[in-house]
Amino acid sequence: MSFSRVTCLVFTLLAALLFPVLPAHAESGYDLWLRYGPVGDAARRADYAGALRSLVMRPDSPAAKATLAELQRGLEGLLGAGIPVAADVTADGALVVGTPSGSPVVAALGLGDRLSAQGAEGYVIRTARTGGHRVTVVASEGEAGVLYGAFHFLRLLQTGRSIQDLDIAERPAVERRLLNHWDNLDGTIERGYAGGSLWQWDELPGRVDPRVEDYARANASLGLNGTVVNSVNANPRSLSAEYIAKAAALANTFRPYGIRLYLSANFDSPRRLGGLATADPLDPAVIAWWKDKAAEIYRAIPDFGGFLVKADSEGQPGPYGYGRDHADGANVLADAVGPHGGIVMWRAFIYDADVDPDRVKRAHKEFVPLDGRFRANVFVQVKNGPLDFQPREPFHPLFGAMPKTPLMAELQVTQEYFGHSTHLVYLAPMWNEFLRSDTYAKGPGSRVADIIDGRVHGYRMTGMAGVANTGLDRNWTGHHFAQANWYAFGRLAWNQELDAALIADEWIRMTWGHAPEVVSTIGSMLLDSYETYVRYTMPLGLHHLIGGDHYAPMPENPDPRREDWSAIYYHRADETAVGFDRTRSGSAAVDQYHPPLDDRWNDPATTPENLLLWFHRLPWDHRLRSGRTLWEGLVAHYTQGAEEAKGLAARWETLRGKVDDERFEAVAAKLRTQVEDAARWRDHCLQYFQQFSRRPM
Ligand code: BDP
Repeated sequence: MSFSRVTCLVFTLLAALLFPVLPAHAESGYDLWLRYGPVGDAARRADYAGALRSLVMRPDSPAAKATLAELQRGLEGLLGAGIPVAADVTADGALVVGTPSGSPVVAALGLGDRLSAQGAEGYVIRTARTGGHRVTVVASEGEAGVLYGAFHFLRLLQTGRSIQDLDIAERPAVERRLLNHWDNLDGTIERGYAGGSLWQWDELPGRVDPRVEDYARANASLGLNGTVVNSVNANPRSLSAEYIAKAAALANTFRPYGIRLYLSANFDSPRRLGGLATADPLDPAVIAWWKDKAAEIYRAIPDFGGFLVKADSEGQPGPYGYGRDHADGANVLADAVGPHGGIVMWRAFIYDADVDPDRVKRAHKEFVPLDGRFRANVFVQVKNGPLDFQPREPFHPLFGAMPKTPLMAELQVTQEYFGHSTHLVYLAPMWNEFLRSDTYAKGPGSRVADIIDGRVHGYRMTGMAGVANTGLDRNWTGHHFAQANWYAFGRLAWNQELDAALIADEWIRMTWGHAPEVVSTIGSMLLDSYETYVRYTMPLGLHHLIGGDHYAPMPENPDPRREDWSAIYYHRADETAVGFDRTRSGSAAVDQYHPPLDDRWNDPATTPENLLLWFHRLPWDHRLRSGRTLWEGLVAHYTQGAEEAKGLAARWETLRGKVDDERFEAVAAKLRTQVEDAARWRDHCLQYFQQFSRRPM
């Protein structure tokens, strides 16, 4: 062997030793959790292949075609080879997919009662026998259920579960599972941090960007079934014939994936779009205008979901402008869409300063008296907390206070107050906390989740909405880890009991792979990130320490436009104390909560420390449970939070070379900024508060 050949061989061997697991290719993140990477474990893969020799399915509708295409795409990626589609079961190892009405093979399995128990969106996944052959069946009474079941089945493979002896039955906890897009007609997104609008309005309706279909697939994989495509600060033109045609093109793409399209409506549309003299909801011409508009929309979009409305809030028009109330306003729209099967989601995000000096009390004061006045097809849509998506808020007191009005919960997936798409913050732990909060509306055991899913008050409709974090960035969400929040929102809308850790585990395996180090490192980063963020930004119940961009620390902010947009209104720091007194000696916001929460939160000794300064204004040397003074506690939280941010970056560094370089570097760069920002939050807030506390760090 020549010298050069030997060197060559040595180098090849060395390379193989040094880089045994070099990632095959760079990844942009475009594929989300639907990457369908090959199953690595050989035994598992053989197992899967044995159970999946044929796919018995009739793709005779757009929804069934979409389901089949997804199964083929997924199984081919996971198993490395496509599986043949057959009309019937002729041997062991068939995957049988469909509805009893569309598939004689499914019908013959006699799953009738089990399927009706799950409803048209629920499904059954079972190992069964038919004609002497062993099969796996994915079945539902409805086509959407079949699609969701197919995604669930794929998820089993994606997360490395066994598919022997399956017996799974699921149905969604709430009926309406929506993303709310705050997309403007000019292509920008309000509070969007991942590029422009996915809809590419200018190209519609002539061309629908192929991404729209991938967006629909991603949502369907989570069981999301509705999308509000335009911002709550709605441009009246959204309801023009021109934009209805554009929306219809989107709706056509969504439909096979079980997703209904909804629109945000500007309350003054009859005037500003229709040319009427008024938008008074009791005016006959206005009533007729909404009816005609609804009919026009339903001609273009037969399964149109309905309207989302932000009225009399932050400058948006509403019924108050015409001497009417929110029920009058919601009902005129509800009557227009009702005959077509549509609904109205009327937002409770209102905070008129005349109602109460404490902003967080205003919505409750205005909406509770209206309970019972809304039409049957109206939801009141309520943010998780009474202020505005702050890092930590108590649950909104409207949950448990409107027994006759279905409440739709509104969560914010986009990270408006969470470091935008720059900071890594996994929001599922916060959503768990919210959903598991006991409202005590009917004694103990009336958790927010039980209110939303209708169990407590017997609501006639149920729903959950999330403000989307998607945009035109190649990876959809700006930060690769922000995909986890989209994923987690969808999973929780389907099943509110799911734990943040379990959701994280699924997402990691599907998005980053199964290597134990990768799964455990990313898992711990995700699960720690929420408390870390709270610590370095707004610990101990502090809130709204920001300015106009809602990103950088700005506790000194005195917003000249509105007192309740400033920061000093909320923290009220001076030499003697800090915090907002919402006890009975202050704003008495505690009394908007059911007993025993009202008394519990009225007393600093029984208030959870993570909400302390939300409910109380306390002297700097107030003793915390740790024995520290409040000032020392603040210093400790900010310091620990900033250290933990460094820890996130350090943990990520251990994964260098263990995940693909492209995503690794992108995340690493964002983490570097997060570490700097966390230190800035710590320094800025502590220096600011120190001028009042006059105590050492
Ligand atoms: C606030 C946002 C603002 C939204 C508003 C809303 O800052 O952009 O328009 O919520 O929910 O959080 O209507």
